Amino acid sequence: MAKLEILEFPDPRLRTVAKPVETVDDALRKLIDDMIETMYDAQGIGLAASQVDVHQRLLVIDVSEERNQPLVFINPRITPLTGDLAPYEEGCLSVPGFYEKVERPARVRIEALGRDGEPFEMEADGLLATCIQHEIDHLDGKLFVDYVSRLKRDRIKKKLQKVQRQRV
Ligand code: QAP
Ligand code: CO
Repeated sequence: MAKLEILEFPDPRLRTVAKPVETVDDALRKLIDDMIETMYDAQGIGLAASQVDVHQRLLVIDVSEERNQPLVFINPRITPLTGDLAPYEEGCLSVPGFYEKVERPARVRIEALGRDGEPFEMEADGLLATCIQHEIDHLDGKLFVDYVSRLKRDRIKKKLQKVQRQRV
């Protein structure tokens, strides 16, 4: 397994719209395992392939307390099951150190392929529902900071760019 590098806002590569996965093979399963390792290593609850500069429709999530229940979603599609919105303080491994309140549909149905390439369906609410929507946004080149005010987004951008400059 290998730890992958996570792109950080405002890296323009995070704006790429990912393409559907065509075949679920061993190479893809290796990427999935590396993404899960990368997510655990970074203390994340979700990671989309876009964040590791792979522009395919694939994401991993683990919202379990023990962090031993990784979920894999390939070519995920979601349908809101309610008009009710739920607020969450969202963060993102690509926006380290910043959290903002975002409202999203509280319950969703998800259709996707699993790690074995077989289709499955599930319904989600709570943190899982929020997290799946956040991760699918990544596949469409969207970030949670797109939902906050321009002022807040620009402040976050400036602060992250400063840290990134110091790192080089
Ligand atoms: C998306 O985000 C999410 O700033 C997943 O310093 C987050 O795993 C959906 C993280 C919250 C819903 C609610 C962020 C780790 C992890 C940081 C993450 C950080 C270290 C974020
Ligand atoms: Co994110």
